[in-house]
Amino acid sequence: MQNILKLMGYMRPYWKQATIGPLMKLIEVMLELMQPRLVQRIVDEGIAKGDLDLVIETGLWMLGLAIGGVLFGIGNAWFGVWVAQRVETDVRSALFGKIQSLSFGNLDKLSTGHLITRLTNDVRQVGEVARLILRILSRMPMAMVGGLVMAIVTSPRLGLMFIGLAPVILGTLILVFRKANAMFGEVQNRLDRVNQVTQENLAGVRVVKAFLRADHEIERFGTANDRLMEQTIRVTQLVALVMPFMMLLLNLGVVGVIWFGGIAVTQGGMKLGEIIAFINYLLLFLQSLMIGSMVLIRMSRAEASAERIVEVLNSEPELQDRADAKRDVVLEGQVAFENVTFSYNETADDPVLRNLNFVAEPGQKVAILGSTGAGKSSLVNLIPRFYDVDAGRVMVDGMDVRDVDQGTLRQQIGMALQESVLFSGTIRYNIQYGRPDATDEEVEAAARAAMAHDFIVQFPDKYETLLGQRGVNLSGGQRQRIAIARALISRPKVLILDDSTSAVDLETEARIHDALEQMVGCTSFLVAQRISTVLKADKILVLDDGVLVAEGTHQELMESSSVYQEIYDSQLGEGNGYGGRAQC
Ligand code: TTP
Ligand code: MG
Repeated sequence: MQNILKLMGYMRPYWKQATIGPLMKLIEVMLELMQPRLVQRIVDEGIAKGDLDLVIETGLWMLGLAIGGVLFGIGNAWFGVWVAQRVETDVRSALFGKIQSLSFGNLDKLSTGHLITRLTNDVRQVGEVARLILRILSRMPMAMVGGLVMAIVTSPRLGLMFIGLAPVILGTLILVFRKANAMFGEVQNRLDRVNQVTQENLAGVRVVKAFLRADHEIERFGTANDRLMEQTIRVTQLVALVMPFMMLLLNLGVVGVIWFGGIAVTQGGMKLGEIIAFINYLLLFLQSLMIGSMVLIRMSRAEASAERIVEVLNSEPELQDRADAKRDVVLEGQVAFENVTFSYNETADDPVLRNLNFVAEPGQKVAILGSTGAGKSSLVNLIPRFYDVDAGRVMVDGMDVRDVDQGTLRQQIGMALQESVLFSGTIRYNIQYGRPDATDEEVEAAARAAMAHDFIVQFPDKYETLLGQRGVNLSGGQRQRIAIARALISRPKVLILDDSTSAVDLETEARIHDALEQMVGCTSFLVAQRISTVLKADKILVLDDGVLVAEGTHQELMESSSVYQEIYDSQLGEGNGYGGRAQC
């Protein structure tokens, strides 16, 4: 239960309301505890002695207490909901904020599907527990102790019944708890699996359709779903046993009380009202115990959720800024790799990049060429310090990127990632995402440079065109151009375009590069598969399986690098139909 209790710490800012609520419950229970005594009075002193005034007076008291109880009950519900909903919201915000602070390395390990389950289902469970604690569990101690004390005070002789019943009840509860706890953990695992299958399926629903694998998917989902059902049935059946068992004990208790009490009454040693009051206290005690134990079982179920939330909340970003990290430095745009070796998984034998050395001077246009999987994206991701190197240094303006504040560094680097991610919202919103205070003119200028302006103005709503589910869907090449505009808008000192024109036709690509030359006086890194993209670069880096095999201008490489010549021949050389045309 430690994780769920830890998350209940989120009640702290609302401690006043979180105290008043249960206090109201306490008063409600106290008022409830008085009722059986009043019933006893009516029976033993009112009815038995024919004192109608006493019956009416006591009846009015009971009514008054009942109304008071309802009011305090409503108050408790009001505060309980007020606090619990805030706890739920705060936990969700904390979790979301934490996810934003995590590094690429952390995020690689947490799948999106699992994060969504944590943010929704798991947080919900925690909110539910907060509500139950404030509204129901807070009743348990008072009702149980009060019921017990009042029962014994009412009739010490019948009170012995409790002593017989209590160990049986507690023993059963503990047994059920232990078992249910473990079983609920498994329910959560199986729910995770259902969510994972669902998420993968929805993300790839077009692939499923294209390959006619719907039946396979239904089967896969069905298996996960059935497994969840089986486990849920098992644990619910176990928990469901608790209720009838308790009812049996309760009824046995009542029968016992009536049996022994009845004998005592006929022998004249006990009054009828005493038995009625005692039975009421017994019921109050057992009911609280039953409901309380249900809440505890519910809490043990939520513990699995709490554990998953706390796991994320406790994770530390893999990349931290040093205390003395440089802020407010304005970059010139020089980028240098010194003996850089890098791998995603430090235990792997084969690093993704090996002993890389190169310098890009401010304003230079650097092209990175290499076959797929050669490490091009990995290389450019090291410049904004998305990951830390295993060995060597990545330098900007002569400073190790690890010595510069991450925010300061990334603010001055514009980047279009290999996968063009756009958000739902307007085109303008998506371009301005790179710099929220950009003016309309700046948005248009960036769009023009990215060769996006022309297609944007063809939409009826132009820059206000909605993208995403409720708006238009863009083609791959159009998305890439919006992503380039987003990278350009911050007027970065270092611009990184990771294969950002791969889905754009050759002519448009050439025009984008021309426009970029006009617009940005920054160091740019262009990752490319096509050699036509790199012809005009100041420097071309040729990567092969994580190793820098050649470096130079097109002319230099044509003379010195056989790897480069091969790529050139395969794409633009004679005999290659489309490449040949592109060359002229
Ligand atoms: P990349 O750097 O992604 O290779 P690339 O950009 O040159 O390839 P492409 O042209 O297809 O975009 O990957 C280099 C190696 O690193 C590759 O073996 C896969 C591995 N890798 C990871 O292990 N984890 C990751 O997150 C990424 C991006 C790559
Ligand atoms: Mg890549």
